[in-house]
Amino acid sequence: MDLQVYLAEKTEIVNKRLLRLLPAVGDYPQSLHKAMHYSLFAGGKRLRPVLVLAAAEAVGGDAEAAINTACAFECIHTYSLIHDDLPAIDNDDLRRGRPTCHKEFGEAMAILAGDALLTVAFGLIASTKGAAPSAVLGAVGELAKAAGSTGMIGGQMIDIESEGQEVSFPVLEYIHIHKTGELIRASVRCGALLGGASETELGPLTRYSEAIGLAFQIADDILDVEGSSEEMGKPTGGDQKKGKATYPAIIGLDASRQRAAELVSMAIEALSAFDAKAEPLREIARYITARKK
Ligand code: GRG
Repeated sequence: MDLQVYLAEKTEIVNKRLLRLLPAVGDYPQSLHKAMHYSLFAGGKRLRPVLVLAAAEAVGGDAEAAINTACAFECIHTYSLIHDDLPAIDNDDLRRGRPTCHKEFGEAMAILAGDALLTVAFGLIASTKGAAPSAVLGAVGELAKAAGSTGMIGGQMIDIESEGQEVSFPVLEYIHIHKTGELIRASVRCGALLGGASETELGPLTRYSEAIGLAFQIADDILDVEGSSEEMGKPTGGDQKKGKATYPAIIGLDASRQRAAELVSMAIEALSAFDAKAEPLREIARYITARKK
């Protein structure tokens, strides 16, 4: 299979559905909807929604059952980026190759656009058609936990508290697994649940998602050291300047590359009992360490 073609197809499906489900730019209050659309359609890779769709596909599920939840993950992800870029957190001026939301629209608007994207996400899941109600409820619970204080926000908080500190390896792993890994794990699990996965399928898919979630953040750390600012759409080297806890800073670049490669192998191995329908998930795992942005 050609992953780039697969990603482009799924991205188009997700973008079309986001446009259909979210308030339009011209809907009142226009300024708020403009800011939400600005960040949501800024050219993100759509990794999390694609994972939702690919996991549903891997268990033979119907794409329609998973698509609204796929969109919900992109809304939560975009909200986290908008808030992360704020002056009170990372104070970044560029994201996805253009001015960050607060640079373009002001801080109050960026806070509210993020809040609105977080809130709408749960409404999108509730509007799912074609999945068992128990699976929809399961997806709501998974996303709430993954995005909350014992998930992404918890990881972000420890990340902030660790800035400029000497960080132990277990704390570094806690930050990466929670800040980034939890949302990726939940993307796969929600797609699988909505696709009608059995318990036997959910276990290996969870192991897959945990391995790629951690590999993704390690790859992101490596890209911040050696990636191109142009391809990344933001200045690189920011982690070191901010004294962030990263894999390269704590175990070095070579060991970081090795760990990311091991995790990708573990992820692919976890899917050994799955047939060709899981090929997109296998290709996504390979892409995570090969990507340039
Ligand atoms: C809620 C303030 C707040 C933060 C939550 C996710 C997060 C924690 C902060 C965002 C900043 C960051 C570097 C997070 C790590 C996860 C990560 C690598 C995000 C970038 O994801 P990509 O590469 O981005 O998928 P695109 O732009 O392609 O969607």
